[in-house]
Amino acid sequence: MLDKIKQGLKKFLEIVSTKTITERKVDDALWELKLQLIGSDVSVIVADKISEEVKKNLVGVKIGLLENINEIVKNSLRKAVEDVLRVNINEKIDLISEIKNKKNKPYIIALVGVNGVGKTLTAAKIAFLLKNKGLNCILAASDTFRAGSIEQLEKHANNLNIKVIKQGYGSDAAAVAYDAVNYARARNIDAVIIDTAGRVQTDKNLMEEVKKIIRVVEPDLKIFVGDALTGNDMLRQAEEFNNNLGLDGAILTKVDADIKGGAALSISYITKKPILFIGVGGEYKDLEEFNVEKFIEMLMPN
Ligand SMILES: Nc1nc2c(ncn2[C@@H]2O[C@H](COP(=O)(O)OP(=O)(O)OP(=O)(O)O)[C@@H](O)[C@H]2O)c(=O)[nH]1
Ligand SMILES: [Mg+2]
Repeated sequence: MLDKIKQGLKKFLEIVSTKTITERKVDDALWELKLQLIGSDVSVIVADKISEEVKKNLVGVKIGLLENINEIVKNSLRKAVEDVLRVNINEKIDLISEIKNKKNKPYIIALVGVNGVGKTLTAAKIAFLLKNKGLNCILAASDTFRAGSIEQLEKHANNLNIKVIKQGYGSDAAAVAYDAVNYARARNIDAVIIDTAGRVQTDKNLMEEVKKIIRVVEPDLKIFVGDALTGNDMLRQAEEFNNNLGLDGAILTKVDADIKGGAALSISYITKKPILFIGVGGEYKDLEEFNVEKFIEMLMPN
């Protein structure tokens, strides 16, 4: 994971670090860096931003005899990456304590995103996490669109011994979510996790359906679920969902299979919302909190 992007940063470090830092040399190296970043699924805006920041930090720097050029360049790279991920540093969402601290139960989480990205499995992973933290939750089968979706969610729920609120296929997704919230409210249940339908990206009906769910139940968290493997396509989806719904955060899935790493770097810069978790496999336990410091360490060339 992340090997490609790391190689790009390393190459930049090698080009710049050889002698003194001149503008010409930095420019050449930055061009190379930008290509590598874009090739690693970092969006063009973010690649530009990182390059500009690094340049600002480096050009004209007088390097003292005892200073290590390598360290100086590395620090400027780190600073640029930190800036892009700033929203994750400043606005961490601690889901468990948010749920615990909510006065009027239930805490409502809606998972949105296009088809096949991992919404349903992620809903189950979150339920598993909450259960392990001693919180009770139910699932709302608000994907009433795709054949088999309700049974898929029920199967997860049976494995986890968690209640699913459902209606039939073709029924109103917002009504299912509403039922679930009422059910939870009446029984003092801590959280409701709403699984929604995914369709192709530009489907207007999907967006209208999701908007209605949000209008009706007013979730505490509107989470965009994105497939890290789909790179720039995922970023466009995030932007569209954010414009329509005003997202609170994102979960990136399939990070276990992503060697590029650029999507994670770009998504929060584009939506200005933090990444809460990353999906790192097909089991319920495979949901990790997104750790910015760890992510930056993994990116940095040694
Ligand atoms: N390796 C890996 N696979 C994942 C991860 N998250 C989801 N998947 C797989 O991705 C596939 C799609 O997952 P779903 O949860 O059905 O996706 P969805 O967004 O609900 O799909 P629709 O309901 O069709 O919109 C399944 O095979 C999951 O096992 C992850 O973090 N890592
Ligand atoms: Mg699904």
